[in-house]
Amino acid sequence: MESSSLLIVGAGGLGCRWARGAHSRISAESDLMLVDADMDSFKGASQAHCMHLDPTGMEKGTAALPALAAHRTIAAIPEIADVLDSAELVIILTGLGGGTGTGSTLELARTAKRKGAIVVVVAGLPFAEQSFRSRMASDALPSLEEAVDVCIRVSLERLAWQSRSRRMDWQQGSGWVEELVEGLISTIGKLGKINLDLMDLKTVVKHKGRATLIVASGPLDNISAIVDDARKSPLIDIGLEGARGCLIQVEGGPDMTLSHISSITEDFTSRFDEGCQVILGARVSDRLIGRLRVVAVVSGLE
Ligand SMILES: Nc1nc2c(ncn2[C@@H]2O[C@H](COP(=O)(O)OP(=O)(O)OP(=O)(O)O)[C@@H](O)[C@H]2O)c(=O)[nH]1
Ligand SMILES: [Mg+2]
Repeated sequence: MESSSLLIVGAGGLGCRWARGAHSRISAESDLMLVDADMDSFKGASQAHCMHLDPTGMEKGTAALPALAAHRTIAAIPEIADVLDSAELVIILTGLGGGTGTGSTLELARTAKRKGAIVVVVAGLPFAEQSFRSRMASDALPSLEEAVDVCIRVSLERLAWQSRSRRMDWQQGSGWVEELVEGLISTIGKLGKINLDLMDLKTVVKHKGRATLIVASGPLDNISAIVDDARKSPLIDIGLEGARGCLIQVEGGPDMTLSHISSITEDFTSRFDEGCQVILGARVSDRLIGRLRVVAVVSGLE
């Protein structure tokens, strides 16, 4: 697999922070692109392809003007066309509700789609009390969902709340966002099998409705705790009942058996739609002795 076939993109201040964190875990398997009007987002990111949306350097942001950011993105796309050309899977991380992330994500996603990539967006949604930002985010979501293969909504409120229990900083994605991206890439970016696995992802995400990504892990001898963790982990406010598509990857150490794999899969998918299409993958990784990790893309949610 060429490293250039997987691209992680950060759009806007929050998106760039998340993207840098995610890329640092999988820098050998993926490329990084950072898009912002604020140069601070690029500091020290020597491996990244940076797209600066404010060539005058006079302004810090796009002052909550998504249309301006969209316009600047379209103008700057020729500069990054090569990077997008070679990408088979593009994961765009952004916080909606500001100018840059909201305006540039849609244009980046449309361009990547046009060039034939599978496009996954992880979109942070503003806190409820930020009413102007929340409105801007909800105005942006329908076209974004229309334009991409999967749009994973992350409630910043839930993220902040979950971060407190993990004693981590929500602005850094508190580990969740990084895990989601790492999980997605390790699930479908397996060496030499990328095309097959991207096809599987395509099959699952074509189900109508919303989609989410789940990562959970725990000790091998406590499968039900892992399944519980998985059911609680989504960062959005929708239940998983009635899901119609599921790509699930179970990863464990050399001590993992087929019975572990089937019991976790059966348990996890037991409340899904009867006709739910489940695509299962498994792999062994030495660093997971005594533990199991589940990564799932669940789609067709109401
Ligand atoms: N409460 C709170 N929310 C934040 C903070 N930083 C980011 N956010 C949220 O994340 C969203 C995106 O913020 P940024 O990524 O900074 O915005 P941007 O895309 O860079 O947009 P501009 O700077 O306006 O061009 C916002 O709408 C907020 O909901 C913060 O420090 N506090
Ligand atoms: Mg900003």
